[in-house]
Amino acid sequence: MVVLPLANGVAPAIFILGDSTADVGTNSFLPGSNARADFPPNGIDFPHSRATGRFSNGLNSADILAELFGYKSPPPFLSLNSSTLKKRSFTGINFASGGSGVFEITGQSMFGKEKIPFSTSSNNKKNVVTMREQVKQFSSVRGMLSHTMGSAATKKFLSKCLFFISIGSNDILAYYHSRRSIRKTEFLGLIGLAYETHIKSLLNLGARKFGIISVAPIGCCPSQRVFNVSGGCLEELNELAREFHPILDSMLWHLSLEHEGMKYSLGNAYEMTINVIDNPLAFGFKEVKSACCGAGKFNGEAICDPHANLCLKRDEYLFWDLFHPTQAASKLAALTLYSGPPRFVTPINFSQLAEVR
Ligand SMILES: *C1O[C@H](CO)[C@@H](O)[C@H](O)[C@H]1NC(C)=O
Ligand SMILES: *[C@@H]1O[C@H](CO)[C@@H](O)[C@H](O)[C@H]1NC(C)=O
Ligand SMILES: *[C@@H]1O[C@H](CO)[C@@H](O)[C@H](O)[C@H]1NC(C)=O
Repeated sequence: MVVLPLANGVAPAIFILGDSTADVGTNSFLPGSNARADFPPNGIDFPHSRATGRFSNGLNSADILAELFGYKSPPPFLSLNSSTLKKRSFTGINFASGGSGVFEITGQSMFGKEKIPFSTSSNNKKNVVTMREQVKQFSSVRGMLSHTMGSAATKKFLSKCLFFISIGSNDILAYYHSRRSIRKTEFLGLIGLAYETHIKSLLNLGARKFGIISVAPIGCCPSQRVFNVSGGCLEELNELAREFHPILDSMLWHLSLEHEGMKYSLGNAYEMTINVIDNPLAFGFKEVKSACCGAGKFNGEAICDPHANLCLKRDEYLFWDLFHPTQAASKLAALTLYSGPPRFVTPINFSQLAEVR
C-alpha cells in the first residue's frame, strides 16, 4: 500500500523544466558545462551565501513559485540517487538546465545564452541537458512511479501535478546572433512546432497541468544593450521575444482542445518585465539597465564571477548578471505568475491552475 505524501499544496507534485531561468543547480553536475554559476558571488543572498548553481544572488522564480504553492523548491534531477529519487518523484523534481533551448542544438554548438563558445567535436562532455533529455528524465521518473503505484494511480497522480516550463530565450538569442539563414517567420514557426513536440511528449506521459513562461524582453538584458550604441534595448531581439508569445498562446489553446483534461496558464514574461523597465520605481527598483554583478559596459560584458564588479543594494537592481534577474525581480515575477491579472498571465493564473479540476 502506497501512501501519497500530499504536501500542503493543492497539487501533489511540481515538475520544472527549462533553462537557466529555472535551473537550481543541474549544470553543477555536468563537469563539462560552461553554463554554470556554482561560484561566488552567485548565491551571495542564499542561506549561508552558498553558490548553488542558480544564476542569481539568491533564489530564482522556480524556487519562489514552489514556495508560493507550499513546497520546498524541488531539487535538480541530477542531484538525486536511487533512494532520494524515489521519494522526490512524489513531491517534485527540477530538470531545468542553463543554456538549454527548445531546439536540441541550442546550447550545444550555437551561440548560447551564457555566451561562451565551446567545442562539441571530440568528447561527449555535456554542456547542457537539452529539453528533449529533460523530458526523457521525466519519463524515467514516471516509470518509477508506475512501478510503485501501478499505471492507473500514476495517471491520476500526474494529472494533478504541475509542470512549469521556462524556455526559449536561448533559441532566440542563438538565432539572432547567428547568420540567420532562415527568415524570422520561418524561425518562429519552427520553434513553435518544436515546443509543441515537447508538450505533446509530456501529455503522452500523463502531464495535464502546464504553467508556461514565455520569453522576457531579452533585448534589454545588459549583455544585449551593449550592442546598441545608444544603450537602449535591442529592438529586433525584443520583437522576436514579443512575437513568440502569441505562438505559444495558440499552440497551447489548440492542444488543450485536443487533449482531455489539459489545463494551462501562460505567463507573459515580456509584458511583466517591460512593465518594470518602464516604471522601475513603482516596483522598488532603481537600476534596470546595468547588472549588479559583471564587468564592462552595463556590467554586461562578462559573467558574474569572483573577479566581477558587485553592487551593494542588490534588491534595487532588476538584473543580477548579464542575462538573469535578481532575487528581488524573480520574486516579483513569481508573485505575478501566481496571482496576477490577465494582462500578465492567461487564461488563468498559476494559483487557479493548481485548483482547477
Ligand atoms: C489570480 O489569483 C488570485 C489569487 O489566487 C485570484 O484570487 C484572482 O482571482 C486571480 N486574478 C485574476 C485577475 O484572475
Ligand atoms: C542518497 O542520498 C542521501 C542524501 O543525500 C543519502 O543520505 C543516502 O545515503 C544516499 N543513498 C544511497 C542509496 O546512496
Ligand atoms: C537602440 O535603442 C534605441 C532607444 O534608446 C532604439 O530607438 C533603437 O531602435 C535601438 N537600436 C537597435 C539596433 O535596436
